[in-house]
Amino acid sequence: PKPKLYFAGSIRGGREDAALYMRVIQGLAERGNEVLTEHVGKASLDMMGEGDLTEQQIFERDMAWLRSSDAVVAECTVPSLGVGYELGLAESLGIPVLVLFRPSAERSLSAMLRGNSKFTVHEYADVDGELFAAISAFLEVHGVPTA
Ligand code: 6K6
Repeated sequence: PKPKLYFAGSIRGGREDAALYMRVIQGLAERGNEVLTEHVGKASLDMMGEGDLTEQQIFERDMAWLRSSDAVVAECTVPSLGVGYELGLAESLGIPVLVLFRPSAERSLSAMLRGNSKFTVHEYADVDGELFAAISAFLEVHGVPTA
């Protein structure tokens, strides 16, 4: 079976990295993973036909996806309350968490992520092969069967 990955990225926290999220999601899908949360990289909510969902429905659907996931991959360069919430919940459910972060002069990663020894933090500069190799290594370490 394909690994089920919950990709988390900022929505209301700010969309400046949305195109990058899409590239990560596509790269993960091309490498044989099922990405449960493809909407996180979409340019607009309407493209997913999600205009009809209430916020409560979005929350409940995302929580069901999170519970069913084998691992969480979170792009945390743009800070997001929703992503932070998802990561705390994933930890309490025992789901492995990989935090992706692009260091820069403007941003430093929250100590609540960097200081959590249960999380794996991977710093990177570009969406290239190295990033996907790091994600695969993380999945393997946590015993998530890769396709
Ligand atoms: C879809 C595309 C754009 O807006 C939407 C509708 N809203 C959401 N749809 C699906 N997941 C959401 C939505 N809003 C937040 N989330 C979840 O929280 C995602 O799984 C993201 O990882 C995270 C983003 O939280 P905020 O606080 O940055 O919005």
